Amino acid sequence: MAPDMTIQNNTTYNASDDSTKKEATAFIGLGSNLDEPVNQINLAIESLQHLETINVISVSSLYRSRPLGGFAQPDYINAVAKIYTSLSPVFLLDELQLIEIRHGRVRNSERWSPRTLDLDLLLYNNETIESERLCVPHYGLYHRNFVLMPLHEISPDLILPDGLGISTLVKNINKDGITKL
Ligand code: ROI
Repeated sequence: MAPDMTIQNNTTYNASDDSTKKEATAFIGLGSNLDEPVNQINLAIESLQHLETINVISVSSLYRSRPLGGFAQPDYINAVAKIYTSLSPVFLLDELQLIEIRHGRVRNSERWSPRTLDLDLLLYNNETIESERLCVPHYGLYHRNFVLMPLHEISPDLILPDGLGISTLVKNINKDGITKL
């Protein structure tokens, strides 16, 4: 997508030009609950759009969600983006982590602490990957409403690598504490 296009949430971009098609389709989960979260998410999408190796195909609406985890912390803003990419899963992860760092993300030894920006590789083609650095599908995908709902919004017919349909998962998920903005 052209880097100078403005971002709109819940948008499908025009990817009909075959020259924009990269080899893999991936889904990225975005989350933030510090330092103007809505802004953080929109800037992160812009950062993805500026990478030569990634085409952003669609971005879900933004969702406000109650924090998962034992901590008292601010609500999160979450979204999901669908991309095409020429990067392998690990190189894609590297790029996502670089964007997180540029957004002031400090990796806290405390699990489930608040964060300026979290970019999770949720799905990469139909692949199942289990390595030291990567678990794809992302381990949170199946039981987190703030992942399933935006994913379902932009890809309602999606089938996960284990054969489960996103529409079945989203039907059964608890929708308390989450609102579409
Ligand atoms: N809770 C919500 N609602 N959204 C998140 O993105 C999120 N991310 C996290 C933890 C701390 C698990 N809780 C979250 O990493």
